Amino acid sequence: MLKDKIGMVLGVANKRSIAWACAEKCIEQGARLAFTYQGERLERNLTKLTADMDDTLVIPCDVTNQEEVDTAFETVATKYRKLDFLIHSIAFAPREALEGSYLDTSREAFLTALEISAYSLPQVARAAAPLMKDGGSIVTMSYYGAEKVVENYNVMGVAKAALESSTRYLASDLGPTGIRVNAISAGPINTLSARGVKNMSGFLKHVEERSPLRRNVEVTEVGNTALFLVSGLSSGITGETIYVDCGFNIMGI
Ligand code: 0WD
Repeated sequence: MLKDKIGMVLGVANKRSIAWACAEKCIEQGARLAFTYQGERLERNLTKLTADMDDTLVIPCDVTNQEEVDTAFETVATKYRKLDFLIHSIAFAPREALEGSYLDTSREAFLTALEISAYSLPQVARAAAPLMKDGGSIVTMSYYGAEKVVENYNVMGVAKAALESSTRYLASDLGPTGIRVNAISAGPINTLSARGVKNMSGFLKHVEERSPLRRNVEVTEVGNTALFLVSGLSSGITGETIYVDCGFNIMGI
């Protein structure tokens, strides 16, 4: 399905990362991938994970460092000469902003969360677009807290709202050049980032009890949806936020 396609995957921290599940699905379908990481600690994880992969790149790309972002895309351009898809799976907010009241969010925490979790999407889309000469697909990861109040999710919910809105604006800007932009709103999954949100186990239990499918989503199900969105199977879809949450978001009382 993705033979001869080149993808870039941002946000693999370890093998539990949503980005890694997406990457595995794309590789199964024949894609070649460039992975980016933030900081040396994560470089080691990625180098191990990708050790037996062919024709891959593992490059630094901390989105708060514009020079590093520029160099990452130059490296991809030099090696592959093109890009077909990009999976953006990064987010960050200071831990103290992910508990207590949203009311108490500091200016610094707000700006950091919005910069890394939301601004990074237009930032990397701008760098990716010139490489997507035959059109392309950009996929980002959101969460229900963008739309409804989720205890402790706080500023990250506000950042995800900006991310989902950015998805629509970018889809409109890039659509004429054949580039699609979509978000996946995933149900809660126990990853490294998720542990930063207080009472994650409470979220998981709540979804298991209330979602139509009476269970939590598997990370491989998010990977499958990312595969669908980067492949030609979704060619008529852009600017959407697609829920992969066992139906949790449809429930009222
Ligand atoms: O329940 C969940 N796990 C959900 C996650 C439900 C719905 C959505 N998401 C979203 C997250 O908000 C995020 O956008 O999915 C995306 C991926 O999250 P993940 O797979 O749950 O988390 P993780 O494996 O930790 O990957 C996120 C990575 C970072 O990891 P750490 O844990 O070291 O913060 O985002 C990257 C980093 O690799 N990251 C950055 N990348 C580049 N520049 C930066 C940065 N400045 N900061 C964080």
